[in-house]
Amino acid sequence: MKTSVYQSLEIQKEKGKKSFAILIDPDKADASSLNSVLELAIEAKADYFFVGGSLVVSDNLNECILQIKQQTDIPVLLFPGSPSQISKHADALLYLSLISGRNADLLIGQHVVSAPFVKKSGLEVIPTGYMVVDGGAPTTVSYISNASPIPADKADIALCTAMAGEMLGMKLIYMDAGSGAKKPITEEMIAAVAQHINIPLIVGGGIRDAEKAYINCKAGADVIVIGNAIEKDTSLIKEMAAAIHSVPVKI
Ligand code: 1GP
Repeated sequence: MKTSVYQSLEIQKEKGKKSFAILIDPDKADASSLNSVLELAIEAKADYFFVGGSLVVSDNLNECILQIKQQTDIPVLLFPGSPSQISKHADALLYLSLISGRNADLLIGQHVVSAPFVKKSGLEVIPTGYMVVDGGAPTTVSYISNASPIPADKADIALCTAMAGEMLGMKLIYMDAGSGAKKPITEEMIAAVAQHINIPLIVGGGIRDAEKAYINCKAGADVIVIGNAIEKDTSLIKEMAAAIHSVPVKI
């Protein structure tokens, strides 16, 4: 039987193996730039593609996912900013509930609206507690979500939020400083959250160098997501993958 995306995330976590996810923004991914990212991702053995964003204005989503599926076997996870960003061509959907905010629409409202379409899509649905952390300046996600991010130095708020998310039944926690964040999430906050949950922890937002990716993994992140930095310099794919995959696994 084929392993589901979530099972593979759990297996990796169990082994202590860290994963590298490349975030693709369908608005910026034309066929030729995507092609070069895909070639480098295959070579570097990237683990996942996340596709989506807080604000997607093009209708390129299906095309973009189909191109990834045609050229690679790397699983594609939808990372939707709104119910319009659902595609049956992906492998799984991060069904994000913004547990760090108090905007009922992003906690449950949009899920109610999208539920019949999500069900019909046949996608593997992974309930994900999404936590936006202050990245030093407003990001698209902090503006669009109309909800306060968790202050960057309040690790206790972050860990209590993540614990509540897990106990409410979330299968993943995704801590995000927002795409292009000035300051990525501190390793102190990542460690505090990782020590208090048993489900896989995804960390992203503003990670620009391989050293920070490595440190985040050592602090307890299971999956590192990188978008902006790779859009600017695709050669980072190789470096990031090498750093993330070099973190020693549990014996
Ligand atoms: C954003 O976590 C992702 O939602 C990735 O952020 O684009 O800053 O790498 P960057």
